[in-house]
Amino acid sequence: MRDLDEETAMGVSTGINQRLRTQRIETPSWAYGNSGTRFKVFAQPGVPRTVEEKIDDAAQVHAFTGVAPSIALHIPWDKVDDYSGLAKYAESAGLRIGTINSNVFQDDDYKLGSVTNPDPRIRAKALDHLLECVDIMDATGSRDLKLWFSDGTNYPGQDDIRARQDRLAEALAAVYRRLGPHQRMLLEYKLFEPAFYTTDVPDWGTAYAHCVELGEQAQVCVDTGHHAPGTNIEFIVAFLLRAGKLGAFDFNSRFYADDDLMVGAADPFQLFRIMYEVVRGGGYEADAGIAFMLDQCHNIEPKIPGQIRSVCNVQEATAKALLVDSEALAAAQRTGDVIAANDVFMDAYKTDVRPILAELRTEMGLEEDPLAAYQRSGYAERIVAERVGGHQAGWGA
Ligand SMILES: [Mn+2]
Repeated sequence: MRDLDEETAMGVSTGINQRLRTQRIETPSWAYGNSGTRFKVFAQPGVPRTVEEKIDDAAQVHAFTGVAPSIALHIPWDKVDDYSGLAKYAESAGLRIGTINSNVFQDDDYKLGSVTNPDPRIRAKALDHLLECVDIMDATGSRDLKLWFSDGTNYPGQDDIRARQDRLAEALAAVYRRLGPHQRMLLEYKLFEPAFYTTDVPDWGTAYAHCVELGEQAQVCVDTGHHAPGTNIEFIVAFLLRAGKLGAFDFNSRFYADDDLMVGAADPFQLFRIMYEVVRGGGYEADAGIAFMLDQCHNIEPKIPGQIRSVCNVQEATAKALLVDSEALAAAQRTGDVIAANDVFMDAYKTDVRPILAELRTEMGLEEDPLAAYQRSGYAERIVAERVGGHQAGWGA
């Protein structure tokens, strides 16, 4: 283990702090609404009724962490009449509108798929929604459109797997053509669910192949919860970064399936390994353009603290990744010293980086412990008292 006092004295942590200061983590609007499983959504007092209240809550996460200045929207959950007005509202709260997430999975028409549906009328309807999301991006000034398709089949023979790929490619190309020069399309994959036999974009390879065909503005989004158990996600990160096709992360923690829990909760070591590959592959540099987003739902824990904890978990993993002694690692790798190489790697992971982050926050004029500071602020009690009546935001609303 490293001696942190020594580390600070050497000025090492200062260098790391400068890099940690530039980190940006986007929080999702839906994390502030009610959520649950297919069995039950547990409502929480104080949950936002409007997208403006979601923005207010996201602003709290940024106020206490200093690294979460944008909020991702989900259309139609966050549908409003005036998106440039909404962007101004976000600005007045100290935030900006980030990624626009499309939704072609919650309409009765999409039972057999959206853009891959055998019915051309339904495909056109799904495409219209995706194009509408680009219109919204124009109004909010958003750079990224996130596409996730629930499309797939439940039974062998249900539909033609190959024809569905053709329909998917056709829709993606139409959306791609609509993008402005500074806009990007992020294609997210997911192994299964809600489809249980085939999924039309099941893995990073499928997403990657479609993105290569589309062009430079199409990139892959890695949702950390969307893989088979045992998948080496850091390998995927390394591969996509090398190919210039890693566009974004949807961070969350999973244990069994797509659990969407607080990132770094079940496996902080995996998050460290992922962040190491990000740093190694140049993905941490601002010009790499990687969007670091949370895609989470807080079903049983309070939502704002859940987001603050998640942001802190990403910061901790990043700090450890930045601590890896790359020269010592490269030397051990060159000489084939397996144990020494692993030691260098583990040495960084085992370092307690909390003092570094406390120092960083002090430098930034923040409290050392964002979660404790939020809990002392009285905001949680205030929203419970004020947000009475109306319809709480949540899944499908
Ligand atoms: Mn996701």
